[in-house]
Amino acid sequence: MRRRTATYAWAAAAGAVSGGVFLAIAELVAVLVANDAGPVLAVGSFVIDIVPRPAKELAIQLFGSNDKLFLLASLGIAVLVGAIVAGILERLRRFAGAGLMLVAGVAAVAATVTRTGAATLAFLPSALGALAGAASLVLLVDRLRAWRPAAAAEARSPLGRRRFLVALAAAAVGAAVVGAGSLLGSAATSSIAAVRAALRLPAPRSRVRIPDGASLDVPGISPLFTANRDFYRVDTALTVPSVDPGTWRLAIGGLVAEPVRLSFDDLLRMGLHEYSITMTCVSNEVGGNLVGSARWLGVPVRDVLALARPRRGADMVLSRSVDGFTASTPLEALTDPGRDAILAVGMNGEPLPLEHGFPVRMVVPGLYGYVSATKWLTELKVTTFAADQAYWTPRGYSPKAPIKLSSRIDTPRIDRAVPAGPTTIAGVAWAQHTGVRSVEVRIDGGDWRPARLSTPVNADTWVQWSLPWEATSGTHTLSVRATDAAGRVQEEKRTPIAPDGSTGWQSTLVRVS
Ligand SMILES: Nc1nc2c(c(=O)[nH]1)N[C@H]1C(S)=C(S)[C@@H](COP(=O)(O)O)O[C@H]1N2
Ligand SMILES: [Mo]
Repeated sequence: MRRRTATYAWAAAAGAVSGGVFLAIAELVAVLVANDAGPVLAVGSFVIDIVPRPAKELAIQLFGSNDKLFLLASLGIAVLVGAIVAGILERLRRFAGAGLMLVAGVAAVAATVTRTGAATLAFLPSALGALAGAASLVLLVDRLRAWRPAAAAEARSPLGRRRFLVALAAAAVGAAVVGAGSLLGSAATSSIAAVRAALRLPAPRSRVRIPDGASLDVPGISPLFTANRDFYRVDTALTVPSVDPGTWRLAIGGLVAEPVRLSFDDLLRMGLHEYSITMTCVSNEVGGNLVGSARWLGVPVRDVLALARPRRGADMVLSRSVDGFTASTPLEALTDPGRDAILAVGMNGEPLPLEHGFPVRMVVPGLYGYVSATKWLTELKVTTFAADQAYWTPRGYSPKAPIKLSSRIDTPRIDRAVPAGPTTIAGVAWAQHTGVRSVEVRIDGGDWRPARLSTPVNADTWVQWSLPWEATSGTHTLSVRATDAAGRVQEEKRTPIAPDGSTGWQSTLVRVS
């Protein structure tokens, strides 16, 4: 009898440790890829949402401002009890406890993905955590079984004991280390998120004027400005850097008469203006979605560079991120009074989102992001293309890369059949810093037909275009091409994204029913 009790106590320990593995892996994945979509906070928030008001009020009465702590402690106890039950179940029957753990994982995934504003990868932390926890449980209890077989007649092996204890200790230490690391990581992110939420940017000295007719009212077309949460994100950062604007400094040095260091307040005091700029990634394939428009709040880079006075002979600015990423931008593009190259602190009416470079990033109209749009900016080094290389240069991309004129069909979409009859073909076109003059559409290899354009906000912002179409049933091919304000027609020949951006006309198939 005592022997059985001890066996189940070890099984309970294996369950508790595997529960720890579940949480540690889930929180790690949450910090790495899913921006705080960890199961602990998600399930906690879920409980807060479903607990009836009287219970909530009672908790606040009993625990005051420690009510959240109480909630987390209760959750912790619930997880521990669940994990112990899973351990005992697993000892009773192989895979029974692991199954329970996977069910808990499914519940945690459900709690996470149903949160408002959940990221696309929000399911991943709980899913991977549950798999890791279940695997750990099966492994540990298998070893326990080898050490303490069910039949009393079978001998216990001292080797089995050792193997079980070593595995149990390794899993426990691993979970503790990974869990503590993830908590530290997410605490850093969430404290910066709180700083950002409390930040009030000064009002801009000038605002973008949005002309009448700047937006076309067509279902399925890209909005004139891309919402921050829909804005594409491209970077090499495994975790979103946490940069505190209170301690942030921008160093401007290199080939300058006077090196300068600016604080966030110094930058704000230079005066903010609002700019409308469409950004594009060099990795955007023809018809792709690595492009987006925003109203940015920022300070002209030329004003900042002027403080340090670049020396003759310099032809490049190497901008550096806190995470080591660098971009090479022609000095001339940053000092040109006719080009709105900015250090941006605001995006669509908010401080920059953390993923988009909080607190300060660069945005340069007309240059691909990898040669201009450094996020989490920390240094501007005035230098030469001969002396310095940016992150992507030795990796097969051009040191200089102006954005190529391009156009995209947003609607109709290849994956959604259109009913026969009158419909509208529509999309966007961009030629930053030059402007779009016209967009043409071709249906089934017929004549190019001119589309109607929205009134441009400026040359740096994409335009929307639309063309009415009397759709007849069957399958049709739609193609689009743009012409820029300088009269250049979008390149027909398809080229890949490396080394300096794709070209080609987008063609898409539509089914009309
Ligand atoms: N620190 C840092 N900044 C970066 C990058 C990066 O990898 N790290 N990627 C660049 C690239 S390739 C692009 S296209 C834009 C994308 O900006 P977004 O993520 O805000 O859309 O950021 C640029 N700035
Ligand atoms: Mo990019």
